[in-house]
This record gives sequence, C-alpha cells and structure tokens, in this order.
Amino acid sequence: MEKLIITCAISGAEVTKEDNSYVPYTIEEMANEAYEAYAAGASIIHLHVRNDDGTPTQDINRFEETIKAIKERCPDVIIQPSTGGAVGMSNDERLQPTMLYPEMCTLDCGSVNFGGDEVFINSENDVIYFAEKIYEKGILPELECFGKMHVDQVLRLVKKGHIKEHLHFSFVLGIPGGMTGEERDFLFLKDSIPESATYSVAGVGRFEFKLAELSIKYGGHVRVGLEDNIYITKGIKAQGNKVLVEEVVRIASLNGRSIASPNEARKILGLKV
Ligand code: KMH
Ligand code: ZN
Repeated sequence: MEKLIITCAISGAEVTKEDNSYVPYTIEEMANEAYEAYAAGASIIHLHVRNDDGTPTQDINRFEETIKAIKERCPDVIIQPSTGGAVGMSNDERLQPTMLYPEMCTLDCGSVNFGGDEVFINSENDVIYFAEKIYEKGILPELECFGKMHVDQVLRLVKKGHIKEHLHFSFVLGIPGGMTGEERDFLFLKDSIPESATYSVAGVGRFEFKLAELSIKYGGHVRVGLEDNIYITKGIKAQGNKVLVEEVVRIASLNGRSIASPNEARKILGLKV
C-alpha cells in the first residue's frame, strides 16, 4: 500500500484554550505545535491562524509570518492554509492566504450546518469562485467534503471543468449538522470517488481514531489535530497535537503502513518535489 500521509490540523478556528490549553494562538505557539506534529510524522500542516487573543483571522500578514516561523522549524513540511477560515467571513477575506502561493490550500465543496445557528456557507458559485482563484495560482486544493452531497458537487464541477485533476479529497465527518463518521459513511464516500483520486479522512471528536484506522486499512490518508478533536482518549485531553499524530503512527504501524515524508507526500499528490 501507498505510504500514509498524515495531515495535522493544529489549531482550527473554533476550539479555544478553554477547550484544550495546547490550542496554539501566537506565532510561536503555532510554529511549536507544527514542529512537534511534523517531528511525530505529519507531512502536511493544515493551517488556520489566530490573533494573539485567539480570535480567528485570515489576515495575509499573519499567515505570512506564521508560515515563515513554521518553515524555519521544519523547512520541508507542506503547509496547507485554510480558505474556510471561520463561519461568517467573506469569500475574499477567506481567500487571502492563496496570495502567498502555498503548495496546497483547502477548497470547501458545499455548505454545512455547524450546530446551533452556525451555517458554513459555500454556494455552488462560491465553490466555482474559490476554485478559479486557487487553480490560477497553481495551488493544489484539498477538496473538503462534509458529506456525500459535497462529493457529488465536486464530480459535477469536474465535468464542467471548474475542478481539475489531481483530485485529493478530505472527508470531514462527524460535524454536528454534517455527515456522521460511522464505517458505512466512510465506505460510501470512498467508493464514490474516481479510482485516480486520493483521499484523507478527518474524524471529528470521537470519530477521529476510528476513522483514521479505517482509512489506514483501506489505503486512504488521515488528518488529525486539535481542530478536529481535543481528546487522546475518552475524557482525557490530548497534550498537544503531537500525541494525536503519534497515535496515528502507532495505528499505522499495527496495520503495516509506513509514514510518508513530506517529499513522499508530494509525489503521491502530484506536487513538485
Ligand atoms: N472553520 C470552518 C468554518 C477549512 O479549513 O477549509 C471551516 C474549516 C474548513 O475549518
Ligand atoms: Zn480547517
């Protein structure tokens, strides 16, 4: 089987230090969490940035400084800025990190409820607009799908020429209001994408390691991190992103999958090495 690409979503936009004190806010904290995740086996850092007080921002300067600080600690790691940002941000606000020409970034492929009154809006025309801005800069989008309808949206937009090969999906399962993360949900999604595509699975909360193991067994890739899950096991908070990545490495080893370095991940994803 292909080597395993581990993505670490170190911070997100929604979790706070009150949820888990290891959630990074400052540039130094971001660089430290990214480095520890990388040293533990992550080849991609999925990156949201924050102001020092923890409020989420898509400010291009904050992204630039954070990426610089991460690259000083782990020069070869793949940085994947979020273009999702936080609920309520405008499209152009969200797209700011693409102006830094990262190798990858996320492309959210449809709208989804985020629990309570929160709705993460990505209309069809929004997705087309984001895709245009991403592809014109030669960036590889990670196609974030919160359910089967988002996968179908991608396949329609591939037919229309808005989304292009290489298709790398990220199934984010277990958001309240999105698709759950049971085994059948995972199997349905992975069987719905073209053979030539690759995929990674991000299980939110209690689904994190269960889905990681399934993806490892079926030849997919894995995303973990405090953005998705703050616990290492039921009721026990993770002491940083590092331990979440270490747990995936342990599951991979039990299942005979070795871990991709950043350059091996680049080859798998069709990125320039
Ligand atoms: N924070 C969510 C509103 C992404 O990074 O592209 C969006 C999100 C998806 O996390
Ligand atoms: Zn994110």
